[in-house]
Amino acid sequence: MTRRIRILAIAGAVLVGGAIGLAASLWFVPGGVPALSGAAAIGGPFTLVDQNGETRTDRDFRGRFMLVTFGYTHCPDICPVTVQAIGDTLDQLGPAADQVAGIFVSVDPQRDTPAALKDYVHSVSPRIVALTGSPAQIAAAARAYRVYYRVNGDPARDQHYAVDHTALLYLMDREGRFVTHFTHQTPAATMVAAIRRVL
Ligand SMILES: [Cu+2]
Repeated sequence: MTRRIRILAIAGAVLVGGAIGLAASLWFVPGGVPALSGAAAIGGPFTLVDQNGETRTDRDFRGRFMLVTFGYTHCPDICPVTVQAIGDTLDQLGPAADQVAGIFVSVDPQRDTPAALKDYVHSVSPRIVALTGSPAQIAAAARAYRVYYRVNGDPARDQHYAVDHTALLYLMDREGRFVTHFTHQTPAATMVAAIRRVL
């Protein structure tokens, strides 16, 4: 893990930790009703385009759980591991995978066209939904999920630029509400167990 990625992972964990803390503090309010407002701190509406060029919104996934991560296809280290873990998770869930959408959202719309995303995820699992969109659409989705990302380099001069980004996976429930998060180092078996507990 490079220092930069470690810092991002820590920053992401702190953000998620704060959201969980908020959710937990609300959860234990007598009656527990306000918990949803805390849980809603991560996640929200998005409108993006999938690897087949179809417009997809968060509402398309209602009724299923979502295992969501943000990254980019040129990512050298984190994203390949994360996407493989999503593919493995869906495989290990067996028939229950019908109830879970594995979603990879690009933070690099300049290079990640629908066609590029299709190549990228289909080599791992054709079941993964890969999403891209306009810079504004991606910014809105990242903001909803409290995901940080920033181009590291000069795309105008060098096509091999990196994009720093939060390296977390989010499990969202059938209503699109935050359930829990994992890191890119969480084994697929751990995610499978966590998902089975809430299915
Ligand atoms: Cu990455």
